[in-house]
Amino acid sequence: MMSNKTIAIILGGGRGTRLHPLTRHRSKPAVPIAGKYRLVDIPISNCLNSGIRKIFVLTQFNSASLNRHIKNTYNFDLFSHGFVDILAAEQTPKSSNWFQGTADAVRQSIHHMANHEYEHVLVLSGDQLYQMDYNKLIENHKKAKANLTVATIPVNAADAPGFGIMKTGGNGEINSFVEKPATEELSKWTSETTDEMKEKGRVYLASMGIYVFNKEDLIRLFEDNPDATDFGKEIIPKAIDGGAKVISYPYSGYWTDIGTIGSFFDANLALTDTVPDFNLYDNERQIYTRARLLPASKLTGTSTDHVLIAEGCIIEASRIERSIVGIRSRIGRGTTIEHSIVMGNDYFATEAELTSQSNEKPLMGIGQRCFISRAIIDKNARIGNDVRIVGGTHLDDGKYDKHHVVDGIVIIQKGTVIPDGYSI
Ligand code: ADQ
Ligand code: ADP
Repeated sequence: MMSNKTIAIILGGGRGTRLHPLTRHRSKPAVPIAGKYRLVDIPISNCLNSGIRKIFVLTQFNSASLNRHIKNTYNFDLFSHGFVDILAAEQTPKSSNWFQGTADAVRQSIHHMANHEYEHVLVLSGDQLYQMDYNKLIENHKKAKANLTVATIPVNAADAPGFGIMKTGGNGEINSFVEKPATEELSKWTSETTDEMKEKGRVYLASMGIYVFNKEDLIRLFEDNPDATDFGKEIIPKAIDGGAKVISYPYSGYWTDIGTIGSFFDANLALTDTVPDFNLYDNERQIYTRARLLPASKLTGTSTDHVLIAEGCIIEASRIERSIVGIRSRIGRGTTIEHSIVMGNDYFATEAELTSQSNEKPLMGIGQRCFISRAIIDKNARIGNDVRIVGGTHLDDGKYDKHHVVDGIVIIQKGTVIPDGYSI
């Protein structure tokens, strides 16, 4: 199996604050998604479903929840030589501290791989929602005798400036690559795509930020370009200029970025579609996460429409529509929730908490007769009774006393207390 000879490196997030405030108290790979998973479960599951079991997650800081999650979920040493290891940016004699960019993160971490036997390095982003069989990608890379393969997808002119865009020759070899071109430059970067893609204006070949390197080629590229900090900005263009064989691996399935609040919000709610583009209900390709042994969710008097409800919830709400309701959520009677993500709780309220309710500190969860729309309620929030949280374009983005607004979406940070009757 070629996958045994592959080490996967998941880029778990730079110093960027694009998912702030969800990343205020946890590292990006630990951000909850789809009610019961974490962002990092997506690339790790793709690896496991492709038979890749040597996985490093690179992160700027190693939060307690990421550590707990990885340790409790991907503990398979008993069954194989596989592992999922977290490598946090560290101070070494050679570097100050933070990873300076994606390539720098891999460069600084590569000495951890010295003890392993491998031929290929598969570099993955930690903030994308998709399912891919990486074996096909690596097979294609080997068959083409490439030094570097970049997985690609056609995008439209509105999206193109957010990506690395390339042009290929007839054999799929990449001749030129530009990281995040300006809109005015785009006319130079169109490619021949399928009729279906052309109809949607998707005529720019974009990098998905998924790369396969031969071990020696990666090490050589780092040596030849000691100042390069990013794959898109420096390593890929330098590899092409230096005459390396860099090829495109065209991908046509569902793939979306979940690295900003807006895209994270949309991708989560899209999972509630009748037939979502991303399939959680697949017999062959499971999405792995922590087995928590939670009880089934209990709903009383709630009308629901397109809602994903995770385990361990106690819900008495009146209506929930197009929303994600995460593990151990508690939602009181008469409450309405629409177009929102409720992340749930890390633990159940204790008997003592349930009997000593006070107005100053409502129970964990969402109280009675609340109305919540276009919001993300992070874990362990305590929202009192008769609270109104209504996001939308009428709100100005920014940080407020008890909440944040990003792209019109109201975000209640983990553990925030919202008193009875509060209105946003
Ligand atoms: P971006 O996504 O804008 O473009 P970047 O911010 O470099 O690129 O992030 C790539 C991934 O690496 C993300 O998952 C990010 O969280 C992570 N990351 C960034 N800096 C990191 C660091 N210092 N340490 C650890 N992880 C880090 C990239 C490519 C484009 C391509 C798009 C596709 O540069 O060419 O089109 O991905 O989404
Ligand atoms: P999950 O993967 O279930 O979201 P986390 O690792 O983030 O879990 O944390 C949840 C776990 O943390 C719970 O299973 C619980 O054991 C523990 N925990 C965290 N805070 C508390 C607390 N205040 N009281 C009791 N248990 C807690």
